[in-house]
Amino acid sequence: MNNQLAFRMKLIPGNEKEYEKRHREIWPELVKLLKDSGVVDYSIFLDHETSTLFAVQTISGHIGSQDLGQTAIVRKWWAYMADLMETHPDNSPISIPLKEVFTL
Ligand code: RM4
Repeated sequence: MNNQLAFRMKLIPGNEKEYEKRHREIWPELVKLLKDSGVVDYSIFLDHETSTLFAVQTISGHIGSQDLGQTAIVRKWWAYMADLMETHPDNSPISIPLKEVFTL
């Protein structure tokens, strides 16, 4: 049974183009880890006005992308992305879960 989850993150203003570029060039091993961990599909949207990133993902189990911080590849990715976005001291993106209020 697939579930959907969503969360928001914050981009440091002015980094939109670099954020998109790095995600166009996402590391294949990170994609593999996400898929192997049950992240069936995953999109991130940007609200340019507030530099807020909205992530939506379908997961086949109970593990979402933000639960993979104990893996080396996610820690490496988070360190790589830390200069572009608001993060905790350990480089993990500040991720605020969003409540589903409607679904078709
Ligand atoms: C985001 C953030 C998320 C990661 C995606 C691929 O900028 O780092 O944690 O799952 O990239």
